[in-house]
Amino acid sequence: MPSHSVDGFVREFLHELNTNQGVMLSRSSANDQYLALASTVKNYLMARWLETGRKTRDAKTKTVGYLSAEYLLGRQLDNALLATDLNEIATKGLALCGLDLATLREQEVEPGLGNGGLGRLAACFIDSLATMDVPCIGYGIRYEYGIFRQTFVEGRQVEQPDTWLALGAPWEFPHPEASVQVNFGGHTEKYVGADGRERTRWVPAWNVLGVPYNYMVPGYLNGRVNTLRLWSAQATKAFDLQIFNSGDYAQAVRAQTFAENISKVLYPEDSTPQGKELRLQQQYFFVACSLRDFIDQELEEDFDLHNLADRITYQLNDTHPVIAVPELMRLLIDEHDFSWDEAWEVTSKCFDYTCHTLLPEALEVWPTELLGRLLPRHMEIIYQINEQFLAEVREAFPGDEIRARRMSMIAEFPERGVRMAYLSTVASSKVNGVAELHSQLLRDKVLPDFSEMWPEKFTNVTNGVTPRRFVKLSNPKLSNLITDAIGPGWVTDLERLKELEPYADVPEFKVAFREVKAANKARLTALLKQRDGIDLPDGHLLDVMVKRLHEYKRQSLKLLHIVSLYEQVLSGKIAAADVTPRTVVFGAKAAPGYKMAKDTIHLINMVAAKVNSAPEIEGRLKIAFPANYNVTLAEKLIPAADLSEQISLAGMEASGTGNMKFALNGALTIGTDDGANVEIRRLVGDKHFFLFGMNEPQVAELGAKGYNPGDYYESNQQLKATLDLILSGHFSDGDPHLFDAVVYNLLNQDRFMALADFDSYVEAQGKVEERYADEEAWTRSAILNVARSGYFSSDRSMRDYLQRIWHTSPMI
Ligand code: 26W
Repeated sequence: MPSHSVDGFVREFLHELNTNQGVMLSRSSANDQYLALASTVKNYLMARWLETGRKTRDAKTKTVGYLSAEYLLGRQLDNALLATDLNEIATKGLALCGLDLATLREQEVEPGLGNGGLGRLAACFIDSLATMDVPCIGYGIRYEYGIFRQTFVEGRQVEQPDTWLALGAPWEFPHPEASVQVNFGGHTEKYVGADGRERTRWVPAWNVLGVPYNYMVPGYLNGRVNTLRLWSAQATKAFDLQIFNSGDYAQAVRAQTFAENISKVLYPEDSTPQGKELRLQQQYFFVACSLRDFIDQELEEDFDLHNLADRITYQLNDTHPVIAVPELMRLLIDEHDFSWDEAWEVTSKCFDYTCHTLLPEALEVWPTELLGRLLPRHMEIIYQINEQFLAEVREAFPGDEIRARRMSMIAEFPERGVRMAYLSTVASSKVNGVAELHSQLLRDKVLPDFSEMWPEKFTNVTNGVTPRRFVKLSNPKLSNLITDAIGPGWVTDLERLKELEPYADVPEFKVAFREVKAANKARLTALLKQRDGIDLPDGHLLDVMVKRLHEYKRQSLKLLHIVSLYEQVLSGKIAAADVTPRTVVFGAKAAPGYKMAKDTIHLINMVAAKVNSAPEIEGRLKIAFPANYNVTLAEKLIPAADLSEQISLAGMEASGTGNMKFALNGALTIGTDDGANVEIRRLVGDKHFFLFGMNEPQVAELGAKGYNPGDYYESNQQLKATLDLILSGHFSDGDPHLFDAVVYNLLNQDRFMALADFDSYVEAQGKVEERYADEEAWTRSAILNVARSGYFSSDRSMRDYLQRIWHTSPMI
């Protein structure tokens, strides 16, 4: 390992610059310098990485195989510097070279290999496992293009490709020599094996190669470096040869592209599965590679696979990787001579399933026609798993044929398809939701028959976020303030934030706390100016709503609140001077094919254009919508926020994790009784959380009774005036029909009951303003939010998984 000194660092850095980048310092570009810096930091981690591998292999303990189609990692450099305690040394060393660490940091393009919550959660979890010294391999896909880059053209979202690999990828280690072949298509054949048993052989039609790319996952100051292994698709020789032999060179090259398409791009839909063939190819591709990898590379050659569950526990991050279940069955039966029962015994011990949604349309169902064509052997195995399972159901509930049909993994309508959530549930030892309310609704509403049959299978693990990235790195000023008060232990033991509680009443601490918030706002102001040309006014309440754009999350409700305030000033119902100065920041990407979401983005931008320049408002209301919200921007936005908007319709947001990040950074939440908000409110205390809206049973009741949004429009004058202002064309250059789709959807359908919760939301915003006007009271609440949110560390989530699901423990 290079020496932990400024001199040693400089030597290493210049060496990397000269030998890796092939440039002298004086001729080097900022990108050269960044790449050399990344290599330098990697060199510090390398010995630990190798040692971690050796230690884990020797110990033969159980590894967590986290199977996730998405990892939303965020920038790597800062996290690596933090994990190696090199920040100060790097700052000084670079300064000696005439360079500025902050500038080099900005060079890094974050790997955006995920859509939102699910992908970011995976990144937090692998960080926590490394920090807790738990052996884990994260498995996923190395998309060449991650989540699209969002731009706005005349207020409308326009997607650009995310070329995150274009300027070099210093954090990855390709291992083409360890490539794995993955088969697709073809048919199956029966034959009689040497032992006289009937066997099945899969005769695939085509195949691709999976090339592993390893990434370091460093623990915080503990010497452990786990691995994230992402697979990239490449054409196989065999694949090429067939076609080359036919003499069609151009076709052969096209075939290569076809194979490589598999890992080309992340699907940007985060709730409506499109049932696209390529998506199923991606899912099978990465789990087939990952299972083979562990069995062939990580386990010793003579390992008895009957004991596989002693050495690996696979966590299914939603249903996306569940095709791993029939794949493991196939490997054991067809390639390792297991009987069906033996294979099932092993397989059903190896998997656990986390569900991340409640929206019925987000539950994956793959048409049997497609699955059978792409993976004929897997289709057979799924049918057989289903048959055995239904036999079990019939035995448990004799005569209840309707129940058996309901529980079948095979749906018959609207077309024959495999319900992946049912397959996941049947094959897994444990099934969990991601917040208390979500887990309860999962049991009672999504999988009631299954929870009745196997009550002990269901459990809850409330999500968490890593305090390393989302406090220590993103909010160094608050981190220092906390450490000065209670010492540094909180970074790996977040419950210790409780020790801050008494400081909520210490005047000097409160002043310092406000200074931190002000400095974070100033930092954000500078960033938004430079990044987006946005001017943030001074002294405003900073009200932030950042998350994917989705109707259930109700960005439109936030917008109605703003338009309502604006309308009241325009029409003279209130004086501008009586409006609490407020800046609302939105950050949101819409799935490219999600029309309503894109229209909502357009409407927000049009309202922003009008409100921001309206003289009547006297600068007291401002909307900022920086494009391309991502992890990097979140790290600057969240520490600056005063108010966190978590306003989904109750029963719709599985957990939310942004909500936790805001609370930990001293923002107060305005939110519904939904997802992890429920737990946040319970922990920080009712007085320090602005609750509004219907709760889940009330939502269900209103839905059952028949919800008519028009009633709310007709009976609520202010709501009517607000919607009428939009309908008048005021925000759409006189074209009154521009936003018909959004407004009429609210008026006629409003699936997520924004109009029903409007009044209560506005009232809660009034309470926010009251509290904000009392600086001391607000600061006290903010400090208590920090002090009482330690529960939401992903370290705690991982402890819960270890104890209740994986039954393994950190290495000693
Ligand atoms: C295209 C199919 C599809 C369907 C669902 C893709 C992705 C999904 C995900 C499950 C959506 C997702 O990211 N869910 C979020 O997961 C977070 C982590 O558990 C939760 O905090 C969020 O509430 C949940 O929306």
